[in-house]
Amino acid sequence: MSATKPQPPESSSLTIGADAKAMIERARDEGVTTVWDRLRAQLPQCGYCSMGVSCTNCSMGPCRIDPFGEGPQRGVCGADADIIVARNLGRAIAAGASAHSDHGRDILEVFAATAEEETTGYEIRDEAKLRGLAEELGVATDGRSNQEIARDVAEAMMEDFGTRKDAIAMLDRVPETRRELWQQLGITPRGIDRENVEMLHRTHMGVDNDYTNILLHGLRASLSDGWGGSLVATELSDVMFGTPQPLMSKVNLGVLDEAQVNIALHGHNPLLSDVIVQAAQDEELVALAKEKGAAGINLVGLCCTGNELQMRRGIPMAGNHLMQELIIMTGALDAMVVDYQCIMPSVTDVAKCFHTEVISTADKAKFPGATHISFDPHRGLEVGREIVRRGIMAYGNRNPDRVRLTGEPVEMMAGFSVEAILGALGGTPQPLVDAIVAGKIRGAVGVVGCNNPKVKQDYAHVTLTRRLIENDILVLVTGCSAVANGKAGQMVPEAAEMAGDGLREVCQALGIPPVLHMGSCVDNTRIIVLAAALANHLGVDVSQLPLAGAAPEWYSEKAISIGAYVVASGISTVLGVQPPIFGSLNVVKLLAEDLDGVVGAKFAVEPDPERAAVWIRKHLEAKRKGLGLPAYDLETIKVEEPAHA
Ligand code: SF4
Ligand code: MSK
Repeated sequence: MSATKPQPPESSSLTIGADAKAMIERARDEGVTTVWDRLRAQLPQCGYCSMGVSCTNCSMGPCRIDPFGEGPQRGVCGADADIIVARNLGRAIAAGASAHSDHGRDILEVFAATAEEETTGYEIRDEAKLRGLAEELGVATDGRSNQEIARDVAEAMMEDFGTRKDAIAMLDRVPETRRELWQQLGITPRGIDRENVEMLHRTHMGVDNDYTNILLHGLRASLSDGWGGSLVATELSDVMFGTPQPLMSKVNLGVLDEAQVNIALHGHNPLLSDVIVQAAQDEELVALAKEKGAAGINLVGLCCTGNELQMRRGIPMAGNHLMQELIIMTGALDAMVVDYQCIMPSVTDVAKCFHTEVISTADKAKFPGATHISFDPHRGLEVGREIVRRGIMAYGNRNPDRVRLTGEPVEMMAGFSVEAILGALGGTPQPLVDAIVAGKIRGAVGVVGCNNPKVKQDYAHVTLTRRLIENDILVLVTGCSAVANGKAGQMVPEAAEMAGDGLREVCQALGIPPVLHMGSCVDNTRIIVLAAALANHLGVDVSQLPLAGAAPEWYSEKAISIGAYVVASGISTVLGVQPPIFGSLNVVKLLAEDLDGVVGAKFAVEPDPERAAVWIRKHLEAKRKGLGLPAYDLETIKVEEPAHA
């Protein structure tokens, strides 16, 4: 008698998106493997690795510690669970911080080349922001051209990547109390590259064997990301591509247009995608698309390259992390242009089942099976044109019988840079402060981060956000969380109807949604910059404010770095997916309890978004109380039953 093969779970248990469900089912019908199938094939995942107690740092290993105390308690070198967990976490922070900071360096190099007039397709679009940055960095502006200023700004920022300083430059935005605290703790970031290199050094066998010391350096490395590399990326992208202002856009797979050449821009870096937007408007290329039978060229975004384009140019967003395979399953995607980060190697496999051409563009991120067109900023616009031309040619291979589109896109508002938020408030944070003091807004929460196939796609983002806004908490979103909330219709001004009375009144007065799109993953810097501005305005430390962070569906090392710099900046953060630290109760205690006494903020882990919302509400009310503001007593609050579980 043969055993019955277990059936895969219903698509409705994997995602809340109708577009995603339809494409998961199509993939199953056609025998195309997706991320959810590969996760199932991996189960059960390694318990040692899940708890962070396996180590491959040297060839005396690999080693693992038995978390139940029966097997080995030391690696071959003598490292115990605390050291191994802390080293693994430290390396993950360094990897995430490096990814963001290398992205920042790439933008900086093109900015520097643009200042030398050596690029095509780039210019200084936000002169006020350039001059503001110059003043912050001590670069003279009087009587100087943008080009001259940009050269010196680039030079000053490049110094932040090296080791010649005691502190990186943009820390001056941080409240003085917090800078002093970092100084006392020895975690002031000195150089962006330096802190990450030092983390790799410390976690080599036989260097730093004190888990607290390793993790304090982890905070330092993460601060070099949040107040360094990522901030360089955000600020210079604004200078070159424009500082975002509120605008309307659309989201979900419905943004694909059967009548047009569809090109998806996927990854994280706006450098190439911005010139592709310019190239797609080129009359010759539009004419070529028409000659091939298309009505035009339709650019859509995926992940954070998509967020960058949506924030500044209103380019429609096709989806977040877990949609990257499913967009190909529509049969209507002609080209997927990728830069780097969060691009699954599997996209080229799925593309083989259709006519889609995957085009890789970064020499540091090649994908076997993709066409590689090396991005060279010196001829940026030409490269952009070449890529769009390839997309048009691929359209010619599209099989209309294989196209399955999935319903209408949803409207969403994007473009809430710090400048735009302050602008909406009349140039000062005071109206926001007044609303918080009056209790109309209880506080603000950054709900950020990825999708993870271990979580029903978008459910945790949308549920947590909904509960927060219902309870008068303003939500700031970036990355895949912004896309999830956009798809759920929570990011249009009309969504104010979903909010509690106080938040609704404020949003309706300003004409804004209760959930504000602040950008891509590197743009989490906008959230901490706003928090610092609020703290400076009130003359308090960030940790005293009724703020919190949440990453309900995180997966990436970058998210670990973001969480670490948010906490080190004084904002407690809830993670929805368990990090690999539970093999060391000492590390868990340090991060979830003791850190509060050190940096005034800590981590929590709560997979249930209903419970996470309650945790956050209690936290915000406690912070309100600390500031002498009217606060609710939420101790008896009941957790609502999950609506979609
Ligand atoms: Fe094992 Fe120590 Fe080498 Fe890690 S560093 S693999 S614990 S011997
Ligand atoms: S894309 S890092 S899956 S947010 Fe920035 Fe989304 Fe996370 Fe990538």
